[in-house]
Amino acid sequence: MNRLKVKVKRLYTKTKRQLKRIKKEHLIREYFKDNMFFYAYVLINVVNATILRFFCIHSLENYLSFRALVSDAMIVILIGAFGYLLKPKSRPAYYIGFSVIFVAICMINSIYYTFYTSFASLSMLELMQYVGQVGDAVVKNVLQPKDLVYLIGFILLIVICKKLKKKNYFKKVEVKSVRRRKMFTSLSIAGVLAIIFFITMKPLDVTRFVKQWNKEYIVMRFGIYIYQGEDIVTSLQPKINSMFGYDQAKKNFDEYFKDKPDTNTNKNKYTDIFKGKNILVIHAESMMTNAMSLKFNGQEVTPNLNKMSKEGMFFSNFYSQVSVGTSSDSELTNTTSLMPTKSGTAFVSYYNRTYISTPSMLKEMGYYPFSMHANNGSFWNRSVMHASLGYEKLYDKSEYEVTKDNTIGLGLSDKEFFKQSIPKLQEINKENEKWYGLMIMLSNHTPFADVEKYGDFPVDIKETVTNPDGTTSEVTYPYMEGTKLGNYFKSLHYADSALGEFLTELDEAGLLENTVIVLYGDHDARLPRNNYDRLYNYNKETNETYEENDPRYNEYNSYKYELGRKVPFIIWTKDMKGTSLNMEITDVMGMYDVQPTLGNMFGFYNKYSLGHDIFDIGSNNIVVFPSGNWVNNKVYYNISKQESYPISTEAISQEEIDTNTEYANKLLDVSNDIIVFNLLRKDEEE
Ligand code: GP9
Ligand code: MN
Repeated sequence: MNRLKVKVKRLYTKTKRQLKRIKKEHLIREYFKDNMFFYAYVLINVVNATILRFFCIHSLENYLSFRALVSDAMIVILIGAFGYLLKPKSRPAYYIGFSVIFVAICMINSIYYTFYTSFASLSMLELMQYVGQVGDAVVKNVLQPKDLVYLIGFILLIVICKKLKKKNYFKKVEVKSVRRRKMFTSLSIAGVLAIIFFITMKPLDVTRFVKQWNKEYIVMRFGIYIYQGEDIVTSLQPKINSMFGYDQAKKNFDEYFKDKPDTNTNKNKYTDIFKGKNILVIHAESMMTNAMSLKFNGQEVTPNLNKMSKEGMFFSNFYSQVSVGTSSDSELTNTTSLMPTKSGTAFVSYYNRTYISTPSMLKEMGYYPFSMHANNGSFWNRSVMHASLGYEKLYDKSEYEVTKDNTIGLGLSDKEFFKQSIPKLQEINKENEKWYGLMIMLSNHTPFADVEKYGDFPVDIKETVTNPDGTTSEVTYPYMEGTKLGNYFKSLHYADSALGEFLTELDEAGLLENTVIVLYGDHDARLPRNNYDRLYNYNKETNETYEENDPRYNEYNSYKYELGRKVPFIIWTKDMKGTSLNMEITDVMGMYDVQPTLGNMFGFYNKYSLGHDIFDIGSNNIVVFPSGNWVNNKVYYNISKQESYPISTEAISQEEIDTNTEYANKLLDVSNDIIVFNLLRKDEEE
């Protein structure tokens, strides 16, 4: 104990002595003086990145984003540290050279943001050639002072450099040890920033970064310099992917579709039933089928969705087939009957491929296809990809009035979104004979944290108990209150009520007369499996979940979880109730079956769809997931575990399992090849 005391004391006096020395000899001042040019370079480039965020994202909290500041400083200092490997006289060129790159990044992004309300991407460069008017506009825009502001710092750096040169500052030849010490100091600062950078990082940040979920989010979280570096890598990836293997891909593709007819030869009861009618597709964010059967204190979580499902065609075993592209993958699969790509996302990396999409086919039939989503158009690269998919116009955030008060979660609340969309829909309806519209909801988005804005929907258990004296009192068990899943139900209840209001508003505006509503849940709530434990295993007495060995324990295993990810798919018209179309379809169905199913009803056909008309394939259908797993009416098959989980009493043979697994693999390969090698365009050209 005493020895430790002595040691601590010694360390204390040593540190004190060092600090005194640093103070006495003005070492810090000396250090900064000695590295003046390095810090001028750091300051200027970090300030520039901050100014860029301010001009682009505007709000003060964004512009002072601590995490972006740390990231930008970390990159600039890290790159700068390597400048110490050079002799002092070569350093100005090094720092000025990198500043040219940093300033260029800021200026290009500043200009780009004005046009596209998004940060620049290398992959978009080739898009410029298609946009004739942009050239003109860029010239006009270059004159905007805000884009030139970044040059101020750069000019300052040159001036500082000149002044220092005059004073012979760069001529002092350092000994190797001094050079090393300087480099070590800046690397240590970058290291400290890196530690802050990593400890403030959440797993979600990483996945959003990799898939370029939302560029604004990435810049706010990772800073502009890291964003641009990652953009270059993701932009080059599709090019590299499509460089090899074309011949084989084309061969497989031809083989795959060789027996498929060029026109729709399948005729059934539903062929052309909706021909000529308007279509309004509702992309219902994170809506899950399982929640439709849940009630809390006698109240349904989704009364409006339930009503629609009871009045229309309800596909109760419908699965979304998303990969990392979540919402965007759902849109892709829904409108093209293709699967998400194996790497990257189609919306971000393969927006310039040819797609045979529902909106583009309907356009050829005289429809006006459009999409509406009150988020930034750059989110998931929609502003670009929706054009590729054939939508004439994307009504994005800029078309809506978004205030702090009408915002929930990621942006404009669903109720407001629908309300503000009605006049736009009326206008479209007036000007076009037929139309196809996609409306993307937003409020019911993870992390479902805006609880106070969802309205009152208790997810607890209230019970009236009779006391021994005969009186009654109310007991409340917290159940799902305060849990993530509980908050999801509250959020879902809000989204559902927005949906209900919207249908009423559409009706009042006369927009339901000739319109078919097609609603799909884009994917599940993306909550971990253990979140469902409490839902299915709640023990009121203890306010805990049942132990695994309790006979009442209901294991929510990984298969139940996978099967529980079902999303609703509903085709509904105002007058369907009670007709022969008012029914529940229980055969398994995937998002890729939507295009062929609707195609048969509305009169369009895509030979290269990977799904099927559900009324044609019926109980033989297979839903393939991007992982290679698949589900049919009999089993859910997990490819990595090579295990099947029965979902009906009907047995399945090993042979059938093997055939289906091979089918799934081929389908995923051909889908990926179609997108990566742009096979639909090449095929059309031949
Ligand atoms: C963003 C919204 C959400 O505009 O569609 O996308 P997600 O995170 O669900 O993929
Ligand atoms: Mn989504």
